[in-house]
Amino acid sequence: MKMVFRWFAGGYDKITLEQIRQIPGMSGVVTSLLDIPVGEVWPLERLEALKKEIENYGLEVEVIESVNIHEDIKLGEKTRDKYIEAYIETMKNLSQIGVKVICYNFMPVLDWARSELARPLSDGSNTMAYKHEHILNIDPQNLANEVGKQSGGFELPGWEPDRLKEMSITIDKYRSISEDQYWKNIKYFLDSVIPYAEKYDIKLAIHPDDPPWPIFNLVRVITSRDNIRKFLDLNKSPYNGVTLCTGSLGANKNNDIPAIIREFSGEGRVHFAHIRNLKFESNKDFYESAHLSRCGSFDMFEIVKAFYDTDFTGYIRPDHGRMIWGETGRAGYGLYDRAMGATYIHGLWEAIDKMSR
Ligand SMILES: [Mn+2]
Repeated sequence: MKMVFRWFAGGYDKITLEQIRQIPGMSGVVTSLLDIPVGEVWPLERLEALKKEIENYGLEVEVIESVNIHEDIKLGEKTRDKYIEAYIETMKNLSQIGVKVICYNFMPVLDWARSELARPLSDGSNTMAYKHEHILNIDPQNLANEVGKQSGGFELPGWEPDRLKEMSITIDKYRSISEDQYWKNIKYFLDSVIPYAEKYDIKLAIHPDDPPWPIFNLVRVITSRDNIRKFLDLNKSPYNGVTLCTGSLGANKNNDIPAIIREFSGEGRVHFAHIRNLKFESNKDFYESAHLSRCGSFDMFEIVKAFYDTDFTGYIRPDHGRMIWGETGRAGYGLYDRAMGATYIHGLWEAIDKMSR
């Protein structure tokens, strides 16, 4: 297992590589080129400069999150082939700087959704929260406006302005696509890119839908054990894998996260893990708690043990954290709480490792 930390390159982060290198046990960063519009090739010169910048701090850049999928690919439009070609070209360039894993998602139009970006908690910290009733009663454009207002000027991954510009038009296009057709569009993408993933030795790791149920009547597919199985069976190459995000999948209480990890990590199909905890408030309402088991609703020991027991050799990053100690910045991506999350995960891993000998 290698511990990594998400860092927004290109001036999009107030957290520095100098700070990240001082977090105990951190092997590298997970990053992306946020300024390149979806569907365009990531230039090799930019990637080489990025690698140099990161390696100057003794950190690796082996995981990219995310290379986003153009809506035309998700929608299965005729123009998808040119965007798939660009995707393959980007994969090739990433392989040349030593990238091993690409995280992406196949959520229509909108990425993750929360109703609040800075819910105050009783200890004075604040965190992201999800209230189902609120999401049911708001239209996507208004939600995007709300998220924009709360984001403190930071571009949020998944809510990039170029994605939101034509949101209502794109959402309309999805209305005519059945779930069955959507799965076919995923398979078309996988069958086109996976042979190149093998050739360039880059593993693709799809991120689950967040939350793992339909919102705004848009299809959601990577939501459960059964659907992950269906997804992995679309293309059985080990290069076709998943990013196991405990918080996204775990928002549905029917998802037994340690069991899902054991099954798919045991088959070598989990290449990347996002580990975080949630605190449920009611059936579908939750806030993102500190990583410790006692702070949330998940058994983090069982989660880490499931990875350990299946000889997980991929990458783990602490996922979202709260804002603590007066820190401000991009929601979910402060320095302090995520750093403590990473150290906690390391502690669990070391204890399990030593107890297992
Ligand atoms: Mn995640």
